Amino acid sequence: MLTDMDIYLFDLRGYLILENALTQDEVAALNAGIDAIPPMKHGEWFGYIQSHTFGDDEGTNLQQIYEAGEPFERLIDHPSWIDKVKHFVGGEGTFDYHHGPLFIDENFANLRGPGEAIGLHSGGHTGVKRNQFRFHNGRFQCGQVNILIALTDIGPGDGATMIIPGSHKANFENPDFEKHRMGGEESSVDNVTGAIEAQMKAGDALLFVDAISHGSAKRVNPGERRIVVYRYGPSWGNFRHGYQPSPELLERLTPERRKIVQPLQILPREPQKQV
Ligand SMILES: O=C(O)CCC(=O)C(=O)O
Repeated sequence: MLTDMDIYLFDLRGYLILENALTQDEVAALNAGIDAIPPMKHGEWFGYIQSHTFGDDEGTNLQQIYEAGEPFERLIDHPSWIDKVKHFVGGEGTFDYHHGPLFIDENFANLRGPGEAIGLHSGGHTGVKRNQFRFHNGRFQCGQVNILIALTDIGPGDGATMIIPGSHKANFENPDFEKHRMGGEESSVDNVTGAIEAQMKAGDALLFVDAISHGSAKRVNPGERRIVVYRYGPSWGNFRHGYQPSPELLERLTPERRKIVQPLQILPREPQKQV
């Protein structure tokens, strides 16, 4: 349920922490689904899931993780966040809602080990349209709202996601940005002035507008940090990397989930004869 406090805090800080968004059974099923995926080199495929990375030391992204079975399918419209996401992406009754409420343009699990992190990126100062924070005409109309779910406990030293609260409205670049950006000298958000760690228990979720400056701390503890990220935007969006949902996934999804995964009917459905 969306509360007035959710609205206040999301507007003010650009994020919410949803404690116990998933049950421990749901977390266990998601972890088992990831365990069933064999180790892959980046670029390799397992069914419709591809191993991917942005750089050398950001860990492995298992892209199109919503193809990994029912526990991942239920994240598409999970009751712990779907109404909040719909509210913050907004657009009901407008052209933005023409094909449905939402579209997921990227979904992946990220597995990250010691020494790995992702550098600082995004921020209101960039003015990027795709991930923008927008409140206009009395309602939210954000370009991209992310759900980042912890599948392991993420405490001190575990490489927590880091955010700069309020930076979705920033007009200036954080002076530490260049040094800590993705691929920068530090390439992690540790010691960035104004940034905080979003420490979470397995099953908690971080909801945030992608315009907020964010990244992660470097993992120093042994073992692996596991998260899943689903990015939601308006129904007319397109895939970030060009992946497409498989016919099998589309076939087995509920109509509500299919509408979020593929809002637009692809036309023509069959090759057409030239007339
Ligand atoms: O890996 C993390 O903790 C941050 C994820 C991130 O940068 C993103 O979802 O855009």
